Amino acid sequence: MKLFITPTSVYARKVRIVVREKGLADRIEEIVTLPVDAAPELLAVNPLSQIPALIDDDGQAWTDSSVIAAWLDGRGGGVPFLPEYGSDAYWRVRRMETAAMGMIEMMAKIVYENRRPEGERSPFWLRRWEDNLVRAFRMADAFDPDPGIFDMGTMNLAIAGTFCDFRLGHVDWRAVAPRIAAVQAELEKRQSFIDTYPR
Ligand SMILES: N[C@@H](CCC(=O)N[C@@H](CS)C(=O)NCC(=O)O)C(=O)O
Repeated sequence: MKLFITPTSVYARKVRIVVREKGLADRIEEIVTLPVDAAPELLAVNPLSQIPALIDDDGQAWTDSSVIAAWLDGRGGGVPFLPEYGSDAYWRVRRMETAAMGMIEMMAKIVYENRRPEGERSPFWLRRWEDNLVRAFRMADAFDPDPGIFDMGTMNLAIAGTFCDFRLGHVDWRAVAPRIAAVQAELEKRQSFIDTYPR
């Protein structure tokens, strides 16, 4: 299988952690591709020119980090990232994952906006997205995530926190989300997290 990534992408990191935790690393080749380059190999898998994107052993294309991560969870051994489909535990984990992905989306918007030339940036949207982000961290903390539990919920909250440190160091998310901070501190010790730390 082939997985298109960049080493700094939090979306790709999510999938790369699952790959490692499921013991699939030797079956998946990581291909570093900058989405803005719109390389034909990436476009053939994802016409949106976004990573992560995966080609499976049958040549099927998979896009969207949450779908790829859930699909890979059903393969390989190791930790089950998702509880039994439809159970209360399953939906709790998916809600945590969705909260984290919403935070990641806000951060991505801020990062892209900040890449515009200074005079073209919108202070209104930057303020709004940062306010949304801080509110979302506070609300996600109310899930009371447990640093002793490793699943799709806690994993995504942890990588959202690390991505905020990496790209928006001025946002003091730990002040509003101390439980997520404890989860992040714990999970960043795992080898799969160390191997995929954004740099
Ligand atoms: N919903 C997608 C979003 C993927 C995404 O936005 N990836 C970024 C990686 S940093 C990207 O490729 N951005 C380039 C672009 O959107 O043009 C997912 O979860 O995989």
